[in-house]
Amino acid sequence: MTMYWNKKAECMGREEMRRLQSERLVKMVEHVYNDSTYYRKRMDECGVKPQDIRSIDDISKLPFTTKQDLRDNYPFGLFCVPMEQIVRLHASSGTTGKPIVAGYTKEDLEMWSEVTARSLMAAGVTKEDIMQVSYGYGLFTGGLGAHDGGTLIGASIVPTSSGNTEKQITLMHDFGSTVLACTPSYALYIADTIKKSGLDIKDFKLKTGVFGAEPWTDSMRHEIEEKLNIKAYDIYGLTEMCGPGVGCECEYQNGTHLWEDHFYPEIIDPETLQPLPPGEKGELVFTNLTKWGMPMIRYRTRDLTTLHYETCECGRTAVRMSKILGRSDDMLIIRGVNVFPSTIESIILEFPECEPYYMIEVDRVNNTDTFDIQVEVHPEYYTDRITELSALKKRITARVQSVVGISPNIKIVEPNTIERSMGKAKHAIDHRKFE
Ligand code: DLL
Repeated sequence: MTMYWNKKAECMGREEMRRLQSERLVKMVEHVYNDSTYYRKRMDECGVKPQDIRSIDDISKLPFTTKQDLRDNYPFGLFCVPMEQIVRLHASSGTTGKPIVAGYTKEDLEMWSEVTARSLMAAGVTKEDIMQVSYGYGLFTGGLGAHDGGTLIGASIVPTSSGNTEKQITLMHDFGSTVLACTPSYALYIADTIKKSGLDIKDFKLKTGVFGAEPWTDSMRHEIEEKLNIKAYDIYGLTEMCGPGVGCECEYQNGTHLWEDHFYPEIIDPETLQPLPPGEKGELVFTNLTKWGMPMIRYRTRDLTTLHYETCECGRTAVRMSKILGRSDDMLIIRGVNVFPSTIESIILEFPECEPYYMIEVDRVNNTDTFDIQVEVHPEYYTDRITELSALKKRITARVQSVVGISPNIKIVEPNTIERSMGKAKHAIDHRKFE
């Protein structure tokens, strides 16, 4: 039987939904225009006033917001309430080492818990469940987001955070965790570690996985489902909107339901920036309809996908998004961490020994992402003294680890090895397949 956290919102008729979205958009636009110098300036530049926005159909009159805007206004320039109303800060990796910052009011946190509760319940989580949250806790939204949504449902939360896999597995076994929430690649790693330890998955009580924060394929889903003996659901979200819980799959696993009464989705052509009709592949753009601390207006997610408006077999009318098919920028998600080639470039350029030529190579081997960076050194530094080169390698590795949060495999290469580009330089090769 289908379970809903908020049936009224999840199954609302399309007309009623548009009316609600219109009402909320009008209020939101007034808020950002009146309470944010940033948005007022942007809207003035485009010649749009709050009174021009009378319904959701007027949304295309509003300017887009991008990661660059967040970066230019780091850290708090897009906050739309006084700091005393902000009760939580989160962050995700930005493009230059400076993170993207999100600020939440108390109401925003309640909204976030509500949408995450809807998401988890769509995946079948109830208060009877013991949910192990193995997303990272901290600035990353995964841990605390899943935690608060699960708490609202009344599930028993085991806040293990990520890492320390052996202990995760012991607790999962001893506590009888029924739900696992983590990145899909970590789920596979956990599955493989269980197998290696000689434990039998039948001695665990796991039945559901709620996985997201990075792209994954249906074949990966089947592998996880088989290895962990569970049903694996896709949960989607991004820091700029709130974090996890912007949408999630239901028991039919036929697209991710987006909670459109809170996040208004559009699909645009990333080149022309024009809205595309339902069903066409393009870049996903979101507008926060109910988040007051740092609302995003027409935020370009850079995620490529399609939207489908037919009512789902589960009874939900909430629009369904296909799996994320790629990105319209060069961001890579490696082991769940967002990595921009430009960040790697600025790190490499901190080292006088290095040339500005590098190549990032990412693959997935034994269910774990590999992260190699070839770095070219200046001829005068290139030596056959292995100790010197390996010291340099260690320093670069440590610096990438400290800025980006994951450790690369640095390969120092001879001068003139990396192909020089005649046009746009290609800095990354991703061998993983998500389509
Ligand atoms: O990854 C929030 C999250 C945490 C979602 C836990 C789900 C579970 P960011 O670090 O800001 O936030 O990264 C957001 O990650 O724009 C997508 O490119 C990617 N992403 C998130 N969920 C999925 C998913 C969190 N289910 C960026 N499938 C987004 C594919 C995903 N990509």
